[in-house]
Amino acid sequence: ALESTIITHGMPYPRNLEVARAVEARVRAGGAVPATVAVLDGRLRVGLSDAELERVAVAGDRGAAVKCSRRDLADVAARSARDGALVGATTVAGTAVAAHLAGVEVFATGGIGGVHRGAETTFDVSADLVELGRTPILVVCAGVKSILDVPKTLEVLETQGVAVIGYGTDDLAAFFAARSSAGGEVNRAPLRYDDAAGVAGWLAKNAELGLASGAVLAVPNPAPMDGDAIDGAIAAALEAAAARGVSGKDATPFLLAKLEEVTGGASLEANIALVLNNARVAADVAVARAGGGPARRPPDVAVVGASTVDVVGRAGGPCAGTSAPGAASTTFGGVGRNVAVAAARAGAATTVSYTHLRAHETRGNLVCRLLLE
Ligand code: PSU
Ligand code: MN
Repeated sequence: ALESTIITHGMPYPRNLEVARAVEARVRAGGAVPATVAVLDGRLRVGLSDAELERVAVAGDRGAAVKCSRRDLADVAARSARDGALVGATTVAGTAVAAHLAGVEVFATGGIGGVHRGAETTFDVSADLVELGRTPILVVCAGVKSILDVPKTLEVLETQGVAVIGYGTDDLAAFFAARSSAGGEVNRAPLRYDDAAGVAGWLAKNAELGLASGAVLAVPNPAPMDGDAIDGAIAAALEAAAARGVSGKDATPFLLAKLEEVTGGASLEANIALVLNNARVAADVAVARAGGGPARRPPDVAVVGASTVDVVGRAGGPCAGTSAPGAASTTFGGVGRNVAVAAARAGAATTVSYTHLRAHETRGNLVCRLLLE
């Protein structure tokens, strides 16, 4: 999976379209299948045609793209069903929701949202962090950008149960820089794996255990920028944001645009290089995950269909005018029920069979027994 906020709110047109295409090409070159995620024409889309990718990039340029985190998905889906010009560009959180619904486990992007500096008064904590706590997906990124409060971001990820994995390093990648050391201490990634097979093993075990939470795979920038230069640019961007009172969902796009301006475009080039690198790593992980390791968790199956109950009563003998000794038995059938039982026996995790009884029938105890079976 690939996000689309980075296309509409992270880079200028037409560079954004070139990069979106190049990232998809990089995933394909790695032997995996790219699926850029967006909200188009009332639907959450996981996988876009080239024309649709262009539509997203152009909408970003025309200001017709809405940044979609989880809370925005239904709103933009509803409005874009009526307004074809409106495009929903999914953030890490929004992309994770849609990709998981489609069964995608690996997701590549540049950077994730986090705890903004000053969050102790603004409460600006990205929904990305909470989403990764409740969605089993691996986000391959270049770590946490130091426009954010890196130690606080790590704390919230820990609270949410998100695994933060350094890829071939103990240091937590800091997006532009190889590592961040705001406040003196170098920030460390709590977990470390050194290759795609190891990360695929983590994914397999996370699925096998049924943990509904995800991970951040922090991949160091292959061409890190000078730490001091970028720190100065970040300070200038933060100052500009404070002076203008930028907040809420506008904060991250504003800071990214400001950084690009202050660094004379160098931050944009670094951003593009690391996104391409992350796409390559994500493809390696997806290929390793598809090829080997323990089987995926079996699918949940919901069967909607008929269940029937046969009740057979046999009298013991002739018994005119008296109560009769005898025996009654019940058996369960119906196509829906039979398919549900077969799916369960074939290994599906959950089966549900739906029983329709007419209102005048009083078979409550039999329904209970059917559900227990
Ligand atoms: N960080 C980056 N580049 C980005 C983003 C974050 O380095 O493009 C985008 C991602 O889409 C991310 C979103 O999910 O910004 C976070 O926004 P917010 O802080 O409003 O949650
Ligand atoms: Mn925010």
